[in-house]
Amino acid sequence: MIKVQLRVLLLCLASAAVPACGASQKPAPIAMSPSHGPRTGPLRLDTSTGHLTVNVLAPGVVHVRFTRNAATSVPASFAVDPEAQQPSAPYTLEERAAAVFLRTAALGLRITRQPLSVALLGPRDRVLREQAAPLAWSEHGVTGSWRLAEGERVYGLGDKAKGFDRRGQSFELWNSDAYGFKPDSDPLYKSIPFFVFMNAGQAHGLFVDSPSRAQLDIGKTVQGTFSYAAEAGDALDLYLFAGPDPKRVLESYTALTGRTPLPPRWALGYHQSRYSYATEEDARAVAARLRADHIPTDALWLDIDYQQGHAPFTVDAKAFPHFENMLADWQRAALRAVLITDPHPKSYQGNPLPSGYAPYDSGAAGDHFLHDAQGGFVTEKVWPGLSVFPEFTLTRTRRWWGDLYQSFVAQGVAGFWNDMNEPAAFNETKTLPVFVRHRMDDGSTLDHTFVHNAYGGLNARATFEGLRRLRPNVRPFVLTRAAYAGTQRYAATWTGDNSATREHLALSIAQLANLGVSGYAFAGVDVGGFVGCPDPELLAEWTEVAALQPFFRNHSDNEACRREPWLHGAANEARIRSAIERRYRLLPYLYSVFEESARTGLPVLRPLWLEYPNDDSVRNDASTFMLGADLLVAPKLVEGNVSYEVQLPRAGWFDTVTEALIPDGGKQRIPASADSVRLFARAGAIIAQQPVTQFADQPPPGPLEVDVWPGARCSGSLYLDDGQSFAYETGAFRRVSFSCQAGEPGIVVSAASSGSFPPWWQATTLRVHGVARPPVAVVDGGGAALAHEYDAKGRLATVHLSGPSADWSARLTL
Ligand code: MIG
Repeated sequence: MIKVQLRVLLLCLASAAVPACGASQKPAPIAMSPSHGPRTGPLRLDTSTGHLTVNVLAPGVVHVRFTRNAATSVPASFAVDPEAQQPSAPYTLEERAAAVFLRTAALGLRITRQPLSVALLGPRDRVLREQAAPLAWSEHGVTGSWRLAEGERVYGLGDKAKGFDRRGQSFELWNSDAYGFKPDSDPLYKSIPFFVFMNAGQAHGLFVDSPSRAQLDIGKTVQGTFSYAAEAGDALDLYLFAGPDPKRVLESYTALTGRTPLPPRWALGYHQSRYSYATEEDARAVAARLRADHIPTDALWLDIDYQQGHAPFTVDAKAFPHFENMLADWQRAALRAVLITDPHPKSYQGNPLPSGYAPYDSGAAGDHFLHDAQGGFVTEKVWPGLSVFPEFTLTRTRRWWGDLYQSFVAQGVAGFWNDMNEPAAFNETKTLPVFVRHRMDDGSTLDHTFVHNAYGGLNARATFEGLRRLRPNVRPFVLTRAAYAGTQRYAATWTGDNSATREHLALSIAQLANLGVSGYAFAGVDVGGFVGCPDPELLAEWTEVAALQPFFRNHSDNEACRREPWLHGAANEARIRSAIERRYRLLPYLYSVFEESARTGLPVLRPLWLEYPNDDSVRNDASTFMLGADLLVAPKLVEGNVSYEVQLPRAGWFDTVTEALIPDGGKQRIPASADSVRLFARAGAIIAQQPVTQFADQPPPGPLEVDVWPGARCSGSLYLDDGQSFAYETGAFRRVSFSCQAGEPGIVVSAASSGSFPPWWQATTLRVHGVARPPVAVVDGGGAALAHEYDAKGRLATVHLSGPSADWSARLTL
């Protein structure tokens, strides 16, 4: 009977002119094509209370689009990866009296027609997310609300500083220059409307694909209700991602919006910055001291004062009389230069430059700047004085912008920094006037209220794509401040103008973990805090924590005290140096985690719940984090040389300092120590390290070091390639898989490698932890004895494997 009714409706759809159809349509008129049962392709419903299109992209991913009218045309997404396939997966439909049920192997939708509303269903039609009220269209925007289950936690939403779990908070999505933001400040620099919901260990995801200015209330005003109100847009695009594993949700979200591409390896090193190293003398002195003091470093950053009158793409020849020469000297010292290039060329209007200024001249000639209502260029005051703003929505303008990098690239500048791209301006609203309309490739225009949050990401895209064209076989490095969903494809990011306080150091974990689960793997905070002065202890401890976070840059405000590593005496410098050295030792592991992230979308820095979703004891803990799947980082965070407590997930861990095996996690008290972070290795982890180098691409002076912490799922992997080019895409990489088996009569560790890239090491030092007694014998795969030592106190067996081979096995008979 249900089938009959549906067929009638379909018939009516096909021939709207049939007079009987109107009368027979009870309940709501519904248009569905093509038919009942298993099918693929879009499902369309036009009812008197709304218009809906559903696309099933994968068994666990559905795109639900509500539009204002049946005929609304929707602009292309600013988030979805243009390179990504738009796949479609099969689903089945079941028509019931009050609702249509769509089901895939991984999820379901219950679509109620009168009024139109959609619920996400899990296995056995369990409701995972349900609208609290039907969508409401206002004159320019739309409001939607969904129910939150009791105990449900909400993560994601980019770098927002309110709450680790977002529940109980409200937010504005409006990318803003937030100098000196505080833990409760909002809005901030980024708008990434992606959420991971966690409930009793089960995850699912929601992505609201709209850059529009919007208000979010996540169970703050109305307990148990999540509401979203966009101020612009004639469509509401929702993507729903099935779990139940939160990693699966993230893989699906990043398959849609893209992943952080494998960075050049140098970008994983230590970066030294300051607003500003304003003279060549200062910049050169910092570079020289970093090398002289053996502070491993990969990059030096030049902030706005290297420019002539702060005009992007110029160099102040008075302050930097031998700029190119300085770059060349740095290159010889293996120090990369990263230059700021703000997205606001200086305007001639009112501020003539003496000898022509290509970014303005070519931009004006090519009509690349935002128009005002009269057809002139929008101008606002920013650093260079009156400035113009590129129309980054236009493909041809992004191309023009990318080409501006030509001369810096020719001079060997390695990376670029896109700051102020919210966009920021020096006026009351701190941004562009809302009357601005952005031109689109197809000749249409969009309101600034709609486009604003996408602007920074488009700026980063233009920069990244320009660098790809200008240096086709070099991986670009771009840092952006503003972002929308998808910006992770083009640029690393940082959290902007934080402060030199302990509160901000602690906040960095929640911010970076949420960025990570928002698809943003390559992210960091200003080490030491941008605003204010960290005391020596805070700077050292901040460096210790940040050395284990994805993007690692020391940076400070022009009004804040300087914070180069040597400023607080030799002992403090030694401490900072060893924190940085720890990162460089870990580079083989870190680089491998970045490679995993580029492949899977999983973050580099992970909240504990992502690795241990079923563990209630760490369900909402932002005092610790995981670096990849194998290292748990437990920082002290509180002031003073004191002991502190950490909660380890219910699993086996090794304390990497005491070498103690903690078989079932739980609370641990870490005694006062000269080191403010304690690392725990997952029992079962195998991690590759290297001897300290002074820069990331320096061949390490000694053997590969492989640490084995025996336990369940005992494995690890190492990825390597040339660190700079795209040759890895055509096979020039090496992947080493490590595994271990512990049992009677001992432990066997083996390594098997694939790929053509030659290893840098001539020998391997294998360190097997948790070995209770001296091995009776240690032999290789062919039965030949291997040199080894045993340290009873550390319960550590060290085995020496000679030769560069990445394939070996070692058997320790105990
Ligand atoms: O209005 O370029 O967040 O990192 O040093 C300030 C100067 C502009 C803000 C960035 C900060 C940078 C500063 N910029």
